[in-house]
Amino acid sequence: MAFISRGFKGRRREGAPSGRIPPGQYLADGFPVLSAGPTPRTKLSDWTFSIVGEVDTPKRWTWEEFKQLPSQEVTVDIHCVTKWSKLDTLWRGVAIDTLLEGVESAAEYAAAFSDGGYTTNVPLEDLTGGKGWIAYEYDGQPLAPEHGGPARLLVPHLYFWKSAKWVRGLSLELEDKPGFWESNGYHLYGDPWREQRYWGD
Ligand SMILES: Nc1nc2c(c(=O)[nH]1)N[C@H]1C(S)=C(S)[C@@H](COP(=O)(O)O)O[C@H]1N2
Ligand SMILES: [Mo]
Repeated sequence: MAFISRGFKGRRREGAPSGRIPPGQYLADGFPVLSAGPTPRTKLSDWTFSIVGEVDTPKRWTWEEFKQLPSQEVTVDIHCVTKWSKLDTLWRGVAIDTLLEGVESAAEYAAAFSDGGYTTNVPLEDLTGGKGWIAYEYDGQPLAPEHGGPARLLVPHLYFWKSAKWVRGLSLELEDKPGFWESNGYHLYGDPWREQRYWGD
């Protein structure tokens, strides 16, 4: 992971809806792109999504199979640790609840893994109960490669680095093991409302 593209800076806008911008955040203009490395290009014919790790029977879907799963449209606010927030973003994706149906596991954590080697850790509780999706559309269009297409994790109630782009699966884990940014100084959990940006926050 050789470089970090920081996207552009947003401006503070008048009239931000009160109570929706976590402390220290401002409203972004547009949709910044933040990637710790180049955008991977995986052919849809080679793409799969897997549930692995602490499971009796791992699960795997091809792109065709994945697109047949029941999906949901969600409108959510997102908050990047670099301080931009974006309200009312519109996504379509498969709820993690749907992907974990019938999965027996003692795991309490998940490690999301992506093309390009990015990983991030999230408690399973934060991905289930309607709190996490594998999103493949943004604003009614297929998710653009720079924003994680064909599919990315979407966990909007945590800082956006948890929403792994180009995600290829979840590994269910018994322990909360730091992922890429969590090993590089970012908070293990990352709640924007408690400003859990870095280790020690
Ligand atoms: N695979 C991968 N996922 C990633 C990242 C990354 O570098 N690689 N960056 C994270 C960070 S820090 C943020 S803020 C968001 C940015 O998503 P965006 O580029 O769609 O705005 O993706 C997150 N997911
Ligand atoms: Mo970020």
